[in-house]
Amino acid sequence: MSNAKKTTTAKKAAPKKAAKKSYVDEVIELVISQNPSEPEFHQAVKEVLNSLRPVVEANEEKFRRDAVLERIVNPERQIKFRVPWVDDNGQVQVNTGYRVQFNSAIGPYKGGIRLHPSVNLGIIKFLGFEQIFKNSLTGLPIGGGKGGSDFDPKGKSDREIMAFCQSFMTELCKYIGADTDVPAGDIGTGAREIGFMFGQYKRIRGVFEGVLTGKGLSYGGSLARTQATGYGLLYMTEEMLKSNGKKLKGKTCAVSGSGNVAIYAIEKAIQLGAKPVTCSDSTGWIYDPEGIDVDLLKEVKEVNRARLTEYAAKRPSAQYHDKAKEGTNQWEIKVDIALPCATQNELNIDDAKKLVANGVMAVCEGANMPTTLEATEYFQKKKVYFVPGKAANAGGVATSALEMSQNSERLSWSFEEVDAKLKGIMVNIFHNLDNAARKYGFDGNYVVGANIAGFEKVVDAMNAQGIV
Ligand code: NDP
Ligand code: 2IT
Repeated sequence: MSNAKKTTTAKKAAPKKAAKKSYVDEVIELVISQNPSEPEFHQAVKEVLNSLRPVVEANEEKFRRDAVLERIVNPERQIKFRVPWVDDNGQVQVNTGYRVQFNSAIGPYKGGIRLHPSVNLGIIKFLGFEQIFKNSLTGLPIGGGKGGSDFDPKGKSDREIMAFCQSFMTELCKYIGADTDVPAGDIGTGAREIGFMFGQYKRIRGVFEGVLTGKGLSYGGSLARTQATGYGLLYMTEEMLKSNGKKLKGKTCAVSGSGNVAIYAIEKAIQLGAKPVTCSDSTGWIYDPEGIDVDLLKEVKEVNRARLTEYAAKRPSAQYHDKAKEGTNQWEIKVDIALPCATQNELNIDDAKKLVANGVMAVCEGANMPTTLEATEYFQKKKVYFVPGKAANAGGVATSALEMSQNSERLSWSFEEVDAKLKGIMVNIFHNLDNAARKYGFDGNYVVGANIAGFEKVVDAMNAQGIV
């Protein structure tokens, strides 16, 4: 090649280099393309990875070389199995069971079992992914996992529930254990289901061990576990308000849901001097301007397993609203604080606009990912204090870890002892995430703070353990 030609080539305008995509964007795209039809999983990954930009971009080449993000968004293992059982008419039913063992860097997999017809792999993956960071935030040695089935417990007899739980555990018991993976409750799985599952595990594996949490008190359960998620949510809310110079006492709250988390959120809110005025289930919602009567709510939901129409029928001050007929929900009530405690994406941008127009000051998530990304950003833009579920509802799993400790030492702690530890954990989580947000210049952004604080410990453990 002649020199002249070389010069000509060199003088040609250099082709524009495409701007290199950031590592975070690359991994978000990868997750979407590799896991199509899993929108909830995409949503959870986007929220977490976008929050991690300041940490990852400060050391991008190392993170990329070690494929840290690819490893964290890929479950260590996902198990899918058939769950056949016989209904009361003698008909065989077949459901699908899942257990996603997402990340064991800091401890055995830990996370609940969801029984709801909407369950699919994507839902369990979003929950398992969130659980990694939540469990890390508790400061306790528990990794992230989640399981469930598309089984619908509604309207089933106790015998049908037992038949399903026994069949589910017959397969699941091969993959779990007190030091490997410890499931617990979630939507549709309460003390009754945990009891049936524990009995079947013990029968097949022949060991009495802390393989499940949320157990009954007569066979290794922890005092205060039933209350823990809802109580923890309120301890967190109170601490967050205090640190911003505000008080919980005297504030009105809109709560959604009327299950385990909602009931004990309402109970603790009342104990701390706030006034919860709403609750809901999948068919309707209650507005009770006098304040929710938590004893009546427990009777309707925990004892009678009935609908909220029964609450309204027994409580003169309560108004019942049918969701389908009216197209309304509890977020249109004027309140100071919103506590979504039912399910994912139950608070969207229209709800957020109504809450903000009505002067809401704080949103603290009792459920997992109940607020859409758009609604979350709107709250943040409007300077509404917003605490994400992985921090605000971590009291449940934290107390599960306390149950594991009690099982290991074969002792039971008093209610006061567990409750005091729970409160300490929630206060600690709040300050950790508040400090992490400040450290990276995102003061008051508790989403960024929670994701970074949760991520740092997991990544440190992953790095220490080599490429696994
Ligand atoms: P429960 O099954 O006890 O209660 C769920 C409540 O939410 C019920 O009132 C239910 O109404 C309502 N709900 C569920 N799904 C839907 C839906 N698709 N649309 C409308 N309403 C719905 O569950 P939990 O209280 O245990 O769980 C609630 C949330 O909190 C979930 O997001 C869960 O992942 C999260 N969570 C739970 C923890 C725990 O310790 N239990 C810990 C941390 C988070 P209906 O009865 O009509 O279905
Ligand atoms: O979402 C959750 O943190 C739970 N459902 C509780 C998990 C647990 O292991 O107690």
